Amino acid sequence: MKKITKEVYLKWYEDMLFWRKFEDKLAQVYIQQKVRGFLHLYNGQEAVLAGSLHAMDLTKDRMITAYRNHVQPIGMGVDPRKVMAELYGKVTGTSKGMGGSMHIFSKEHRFHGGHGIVGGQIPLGAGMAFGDKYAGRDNVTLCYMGDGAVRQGSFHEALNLAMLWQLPVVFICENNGYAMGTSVERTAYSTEIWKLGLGYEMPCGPVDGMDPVTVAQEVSKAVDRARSGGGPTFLEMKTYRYRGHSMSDAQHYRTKEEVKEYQKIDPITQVLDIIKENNYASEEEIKAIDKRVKDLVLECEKFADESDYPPVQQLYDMVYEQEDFPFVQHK
Ligand SMILES: Cc1ncc(C[n+]2csc(CCOP(=O)(O)OP(=O)(O)O)c2C)c(N)n1
Ligand SMILES: [Mg+2]
Repeated sequence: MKKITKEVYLKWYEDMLFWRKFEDKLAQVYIQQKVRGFLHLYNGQEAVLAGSLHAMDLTKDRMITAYRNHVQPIGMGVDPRKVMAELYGKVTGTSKGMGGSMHIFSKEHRFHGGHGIVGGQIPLGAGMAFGDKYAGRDNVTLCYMGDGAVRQGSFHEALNLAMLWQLPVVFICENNGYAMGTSVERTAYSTEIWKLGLGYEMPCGPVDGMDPVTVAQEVSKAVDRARSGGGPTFLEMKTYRYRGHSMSDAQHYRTKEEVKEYQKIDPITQVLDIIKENNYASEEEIKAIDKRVKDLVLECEKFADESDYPPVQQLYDMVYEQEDFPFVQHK
């Protein structure tokens, strides 16, 4: 594994704080109706992303996830201003404003979405890994899903074939305790989700998903295994989301105390504590990071606010058109 140096802790702090504040800003502009439709925020789960990125080779590895997907592309190098603009439905967005919240995508950065069908991305992730193996490339695919998705048939079909064909893929379940308002305890006899890998004899295990160090260690092992031809891994990240499932969630299924318990082991606070204990940064340096984060979030908002909506014509550029269709000419 790449060493976890002082620089890594400082980067983790700045990145995770930025993702948190970026999502907080989205919640705010959603209420102002600048962002519409669904909005699923990632607050609380940041350590899973920070640790994973440390384990990846960002020049070649791929990522695919579900609809809780705004900050992952930013972590992979996509301009956050473009992500914010996409959420606003503006023409400067990552998909020219045509994708929106659940469908951030960047082929250039190998971030393959952004999927709204629960479990839909799991066979796609396995398929991308198949493509890389078939073409002789040593890229690894990291394929994320929620605890709700592992009860879908697509999960089991993908795990079976990934193991049979020894695909270079790491399946990562972000177990945040709930699928919408339904807890894991209400939907499964065995709540140890990582054990689902055992049925396929796939290397698997539970991971503390609130600690980026543990995540980085476990994902590094899995990525190394995949890259060296050792096949897939299934990891269950034990994590938590602080906000509701989406913006329209009254959260009657849990208590405020439960949320507070998890906030005691907040990943950003954990990393900040390590920085302070080891004198990796002075108070002034930490304040400078906080200011950079705040300024960048405001810059994203300004960029999205000031960008234009797509021209109506764009609708017709994004659909299949039969050029010799005799009745309606769009162009
Ligand atoms: C096939 C399918 N069934 C149902 C839904 C409705 N739905 C959207 S999100 C969700 C819960 C999924 O929870 P989980 O996989 O734990 O992800 P989380 O939201 O916690 O990140 C459901 C049931 C859907 N989008 N797709
Ligand atoms: Mg969940």
